[in-house]
Amino acid sequence: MTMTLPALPYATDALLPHMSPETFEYHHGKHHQAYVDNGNKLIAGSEFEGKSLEETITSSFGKNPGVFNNSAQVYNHTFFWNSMKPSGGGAMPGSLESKINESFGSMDEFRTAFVQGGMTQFGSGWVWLVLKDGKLEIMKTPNAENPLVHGATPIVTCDVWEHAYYIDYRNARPKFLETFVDNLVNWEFAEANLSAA
Ligand code: MN3
Repeated sequence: MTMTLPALPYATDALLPHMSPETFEYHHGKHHQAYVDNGNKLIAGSEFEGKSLEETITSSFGKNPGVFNNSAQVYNHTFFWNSMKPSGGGAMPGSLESKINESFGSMDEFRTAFVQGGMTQFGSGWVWLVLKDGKLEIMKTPNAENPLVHGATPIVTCDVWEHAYYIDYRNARPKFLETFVDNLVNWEFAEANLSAA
């Protein structure tokens, strides 16, 4: 498959004041675009050419780092854009809320665990809410790794590479993670992923 850069699901100023157009200009327009371009070059003419994005990710993991890193980063960034929306956070669909309460005890405990997961991912990576063995849990992954290669279904994610927050938050990764949960996360996207799992 040839990968393409998806359009953002909102305008680049739609997440102000929490995420700036300048962040999107670099993060979507340059970083995400580079993963698309580099991945396509590596996939062209290879055994991965006829595979879906998900198949490319799972079959290149541990075998072809170049193809894996670029294809997984294409998937991860698209998933991240969809994990946010204008006026995000707040109330969530009831079925998701009961699953979060069942898995973490309360919304507050989920929030603490998600922020802690993102803070303790040393260096570049991702923090995810995932469904694994029927239960919601927090998963942190280094670099391009994602839940698809760890037997879990992604529900929402936050990018904790420095390029995700340095323009708007400088070195304050915890503040970025708290803002993600309180003001940016798209619970309807999370609920749709949970229902489809
Ligand atoms: Mn990124």
